[in-house]
Amino acid sequence: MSTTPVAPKPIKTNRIGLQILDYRGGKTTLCAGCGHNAISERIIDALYEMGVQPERVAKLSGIGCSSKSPAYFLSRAHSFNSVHGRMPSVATGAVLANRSLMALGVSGDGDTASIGIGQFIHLMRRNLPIIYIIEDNGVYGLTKGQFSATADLGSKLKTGVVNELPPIDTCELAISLGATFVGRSFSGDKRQLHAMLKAAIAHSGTVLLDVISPCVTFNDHEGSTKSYKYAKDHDEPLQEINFVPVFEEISADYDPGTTMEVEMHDGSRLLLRKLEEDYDPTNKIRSITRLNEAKEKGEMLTGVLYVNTKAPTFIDMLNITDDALATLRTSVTRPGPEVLDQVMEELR
Ligand SMILES: Cc1ncc(C[n+]2csc(CCOP(=O)(O)OP(=O)(O)O)c2C)c(N)n1
Ligand code: SF4
Ligand SMILES: [Mg+2]
Repeated sequence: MSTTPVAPKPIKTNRIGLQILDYRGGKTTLCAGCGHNAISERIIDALYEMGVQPERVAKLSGIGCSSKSPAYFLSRAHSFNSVHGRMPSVATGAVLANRSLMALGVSGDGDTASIGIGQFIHLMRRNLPIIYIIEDNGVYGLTKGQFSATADLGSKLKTGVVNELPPIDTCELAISLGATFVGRSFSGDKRQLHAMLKAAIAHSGTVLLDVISPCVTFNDHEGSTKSYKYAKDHDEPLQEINFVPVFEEISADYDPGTTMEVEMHDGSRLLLRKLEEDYDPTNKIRSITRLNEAKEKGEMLTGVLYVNTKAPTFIDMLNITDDALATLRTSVTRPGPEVLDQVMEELR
């Protein structure tokens, strides 16, 4: 009996010739069903589709289950798992030392809004080029589920303890302080998060994505406002997001009356089909007002909340050289003895 040989399936690669496997990381040690795992998957897909060279990425995090996530994607990238709440300063140093890296920060709501709030605030006001993702479950997952500063007023812990303090809205804070691409999404919304991450990769400046990411072990019960059920029932998307990278043609027709087009720095296009007629994500005041209206109504407002592609980044403001500082020879960075002699002479 003769058998016809079956041709091997062609291996799928992206525009820089890499396979999806090249974007994967170690096996997750997080709980099965944790929202953070879904976010890692979306990060892998977005970096693969955008054709980002893994070695060009610097993964940065603090401490928490969320901050462990960078171990579960992009093994080939640089990585720095820092101290609780201190990722912003480490990230700032890394970006300034090597501007050719793409900084990807992953933090938790505790890491960012509780212990790390001071560092977070200063990062947001600088428009440093970084993608900062908050994997927001409203609790300190790693230390067994205490409320964090993003927990909603009146939400309940498993033990029945009620949160009596108002939450810090990290998106509102980021917009008012100066971040230039701010969005909120849900780990269970594959399509929205995927599009938002791809746009974030094309943005030059500070991207803050607050992703509601349920903790199945400590905060997924009745009375929680960060559970899968609550997120599904209260999700209020502002737009249908489509992202067309610079290397792809727009295939679908769209009506400029209902779809807003934002041109990104590299020529990519963000197409936002408005679900709310009068929402304009380039209007800072309006975005802050809308976030406050959502809070009053108990809505989980998702989508691109604010975008500004015109503001100078921290790198532009500092006017540093195009070459990565980390690669400059000491003969360039350290003044010679004659310069020191001259300074001493002037001080005499
Ligand atoms: C300086 C310091 N304080 C406290 C801790 C204990 N601690 C570790 S993780 C964590 C909270 C993590 O919460 P979050 O950032 O929301 O991450 P999640 O585990 O929920 O993903 C705390 C309080 C620590 N590691 N270091
Ligand atoms: S404890 Fe919560 S946040 Fe941590 S891995 Fe488990 S489900 Fe995720
Ligand atoms: Mg948390």
